[in-house]
Amino acid sequence: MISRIDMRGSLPEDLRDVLPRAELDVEAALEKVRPICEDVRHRGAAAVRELTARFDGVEIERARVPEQAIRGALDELAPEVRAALEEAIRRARLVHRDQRRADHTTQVVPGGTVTERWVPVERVGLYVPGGRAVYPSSVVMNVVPAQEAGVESLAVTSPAQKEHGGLPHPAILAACALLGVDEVYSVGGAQAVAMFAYGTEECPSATMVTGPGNIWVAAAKRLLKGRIGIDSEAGPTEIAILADETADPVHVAADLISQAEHDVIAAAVLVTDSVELAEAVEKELPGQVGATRHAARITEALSGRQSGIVLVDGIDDGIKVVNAYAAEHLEIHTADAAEVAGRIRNAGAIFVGPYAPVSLGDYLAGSNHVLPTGGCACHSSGLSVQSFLRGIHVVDYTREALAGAAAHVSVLADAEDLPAHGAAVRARFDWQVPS
Ligand code: HSO
Ligand code: ZN
Repeated sequence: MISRIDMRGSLPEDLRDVLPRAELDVEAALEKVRPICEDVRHRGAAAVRELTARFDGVEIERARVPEQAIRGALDELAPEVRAALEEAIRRARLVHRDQRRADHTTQVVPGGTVTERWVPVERVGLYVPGGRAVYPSSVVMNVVPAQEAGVESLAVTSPAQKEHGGLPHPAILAACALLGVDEVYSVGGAQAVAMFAYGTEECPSATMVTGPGNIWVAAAKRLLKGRIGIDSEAGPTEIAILADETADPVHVAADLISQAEHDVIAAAVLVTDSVELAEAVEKELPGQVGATRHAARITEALSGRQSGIVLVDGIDDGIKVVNAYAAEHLEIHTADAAEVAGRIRNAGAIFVGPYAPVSLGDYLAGSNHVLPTGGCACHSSGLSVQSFLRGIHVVDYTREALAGAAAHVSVLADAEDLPAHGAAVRARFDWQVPS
């Protein structure tokens, strides 16, 4: 069900290339997406409606979801789901509120200061997938950091569903209601990203679009990036587990399966120095997989070339492997899990010890579940309050403070053959460099 990659003896030179990974060919989708985006740009709401009819098979009169439909969805929500979502929101708010940064002023010289002012982006459009993956938890993970950052205008869009009268899935609408989001559109695919980028008669343009989506959404984001700010491109889910002989194979197998459940191209990788554990997990998997509702999908994900059990000589080598892999999620199941976690440099999120499974982080830990995939964790972070803020430097110098910098500015400007730069400073001192 899951293959073995034996790295005992010596680790390969370029670990990144050896470790398997699934990739989406977003480039190939760009040409298909370009005319869709152009259509929305030029014909606005009419194009959005036509594209929705063509791609989602639903005729919508207008893209904006009536507020009473949003409230109605919350009324219909099962009370236990409502309670769980409310608790997820409460915990996420605690963590994200603590991420807020204070403005900071540095006095560089007497009379010369630089202040870093954190300013939220003005308007965010959040894309929420429809179809097979209906995740109200992802609405929480995107909306909470934007709200805590102080974003004033927030709109959600999700594909129109035929079986729900052309509205987005009711669970998505209910999550919006719980979060106080009342601007929701029933638009999906590339046309949704274009709607936020260019704006239509119905939907004002946004400064930024975030949220996961299929390959068309990813391609539209790549195409329109610059015109509109984007978060990172979300690839297939990944879990890596670093474990030694103290790990419980039942937990390890269950956690690998939990993320394999997302997609046939999801990745589940176990890195261990214990052959006994590897064998026990291999033994454990078929029974547990057989007992899940999505056994076929999980089996395909686990047996795909993006998943595997990597055998290493010791936990030090294991750390090298998981650092090279830079997984979206990394669980540590070792004797001294907290110490090992402290030595991890690359991961979207780290889950320490036997009682912090990824599923907790997906819903209720308070952490964010929008995390860098595809190895991007070596240079990027998950979604946070910071994702929605810009740090603006405010430079404030007095005449005296500028005088103290003038000679150096002039010299550097001349050294770069940009004498007008130096002149702009000298103009304030009767064209002389002050002494
Ligand atoms: N594990 C997914 C998020 C998710 N899981 C949503 C369940 N629902 C990517 O981090
Ligand atoms: Zn998940």
